[in-house]
Amino acid sequence: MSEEIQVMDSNTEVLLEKGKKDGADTIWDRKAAMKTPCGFGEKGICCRICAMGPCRISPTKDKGAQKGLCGATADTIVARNFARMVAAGTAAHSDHARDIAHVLYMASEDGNYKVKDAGKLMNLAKEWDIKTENRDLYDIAHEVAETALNEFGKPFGTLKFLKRAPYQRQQVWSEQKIEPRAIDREVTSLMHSTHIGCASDPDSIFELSMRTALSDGWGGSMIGTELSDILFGTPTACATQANLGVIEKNMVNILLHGHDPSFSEMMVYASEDPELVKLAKENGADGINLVGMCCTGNEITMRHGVRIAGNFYQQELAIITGAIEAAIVDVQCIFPALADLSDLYHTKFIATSPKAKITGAEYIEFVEEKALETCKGIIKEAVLNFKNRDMENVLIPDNKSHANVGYSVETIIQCLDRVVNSYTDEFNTVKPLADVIWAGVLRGAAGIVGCNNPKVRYDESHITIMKELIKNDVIVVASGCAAQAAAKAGLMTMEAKELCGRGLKEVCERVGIPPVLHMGSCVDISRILDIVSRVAKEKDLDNRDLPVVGAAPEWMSEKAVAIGTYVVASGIDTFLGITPQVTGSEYFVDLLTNRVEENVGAKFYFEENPTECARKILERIEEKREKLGI
Ligand code: BF8
Repeated sequence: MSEEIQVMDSNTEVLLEKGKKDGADTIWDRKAAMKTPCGFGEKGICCRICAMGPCRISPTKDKGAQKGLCGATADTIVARNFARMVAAGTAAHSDHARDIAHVLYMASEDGNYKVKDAGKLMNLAKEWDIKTENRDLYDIAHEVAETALNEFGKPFGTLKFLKRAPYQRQQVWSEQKIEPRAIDREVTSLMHSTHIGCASDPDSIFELSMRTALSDGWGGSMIGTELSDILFGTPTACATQANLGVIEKNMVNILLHGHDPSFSEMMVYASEDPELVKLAKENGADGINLVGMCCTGNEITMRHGVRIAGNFYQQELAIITGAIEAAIVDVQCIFPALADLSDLYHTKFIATSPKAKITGAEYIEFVEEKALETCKGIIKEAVLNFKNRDMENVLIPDNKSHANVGYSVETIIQCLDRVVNSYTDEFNTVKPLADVIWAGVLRGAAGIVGCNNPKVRYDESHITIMKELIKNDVIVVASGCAAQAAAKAGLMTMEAKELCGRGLKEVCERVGIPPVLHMGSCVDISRILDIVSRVAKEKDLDNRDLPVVGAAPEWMSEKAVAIGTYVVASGIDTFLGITPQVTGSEYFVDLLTNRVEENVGAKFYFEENPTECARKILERIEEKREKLGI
């Protein structure tokens, strides 16, 4: 166990202590065992793209190897490594979206999957010029799904959703030649360009990275969000709870972890099956308690208020409670370590996706055609496992916080409509939001997103930055594990208005919203792009002009690299609390944190100190306001 336990909430401390007694190996232990990370990897100057190497560039100028065997410099190697993270992140979000599109394609009136938000389907069909008059709802749904699927591999044209951006932004993309074409094409093309002996110019590699990343934000992620809303319902405001205290002592606890809502939605329905609830009671439990983790947790809390057990760093701790009958996973952000850890307890660790088979996990393949049946089978396994729980070795910490979640763009607009008469006579727009920003009641807005990372104290960067921003009248929207950190810290309650400056407090009171709004999972950052673009269009401006920023204070995944890159390419400054593995090239660092602004109107900031990061965010927001003359 690390001597310096880097934790913020007492639940985590209590369970780490229990894990130690139980002989559990956690990320904290593995971090300690890892000792110093590889210095070459840390700086991004190790190239293992071909088998002549690996080539390592000396971090000291004029001393040691300055080029790889092929002649690639540190600038090239760093740019290529960064680009490949963008490609992998884009692939992950977009492949998730493709699965959702397939599910929409198979949806039917009498099947497992139905259209839940017909209005949203119709709107999207119209946006995509798909005929809706006198047509069966499911014919329309299938054509929308097929059109979405074509976005992955169409041979000509650019992505349809680019048109949602302000026209000024579309112009930037066109001038910079970074308008993404088909999603798969961009990922493939970037992998090609970074192959041995292909692109070596770091500027060009970064341009290609931006084009690929944009095919995530305005392609894969946006398709994932839109089609999930059509199938499973657009989130509306609802109450939930967050933190490990949502695990119940006398219930069959099922931990759902991963990302794909076509699986988790079906698990929610299956867990409510009266026969299974009866079976749970016959086995001595009070019922079935489904709890969520990571982005799957976000998907099901946004649509059903299912309680959140925790974020990325808490996946092991949930199992250490000794009270999880089954930990069920699909894709992304799942520690392979959960397999060995589950063996220490009675927990069944079940993998369900052919894309993410996990050594040591039981494998029950989730097949969409038999979705409900498969999910009921999985839940039955969990229920029957309740009797194997060692009640003597259960420790469920008390902490849990209330949270209001479900703030899709549609829900935010509905909330704004409540105050419409005080500002304007227009309903169903973001005008009231733009107006309060222009009036200075709100100084600006920040999207705080991303993961947990053992390089910083767990959740602390998220919470420090969010608290500092709301205190200074900057409204926060959050997604991913950052949103769960906020939920656990109580920042998604109406009471959190007391932590805000006067302006934001008044907005929270009048609009009836918390100061930190949960906008969903990581693919739902497309919702943030959407609302920012709507505000920009309301004022006939580009995103770059608005006093808004993005931040990923504790990011760790390749998906986060893709996100940061598309947010910058969308004209929104992005603050990273973890410095990416690029510092081996001063040239590339300067490109990301300085020169890219000339091209796309926004740039990255690297700032690991959260208080300092918040200060820089506020400074940048005020700079933007000054430029606007507001
Ligand atoms: O996609 S925030 S740890 S759970 S990568 Fe993963 Fe990071 Fe959490 Fe969701 Ni996003």
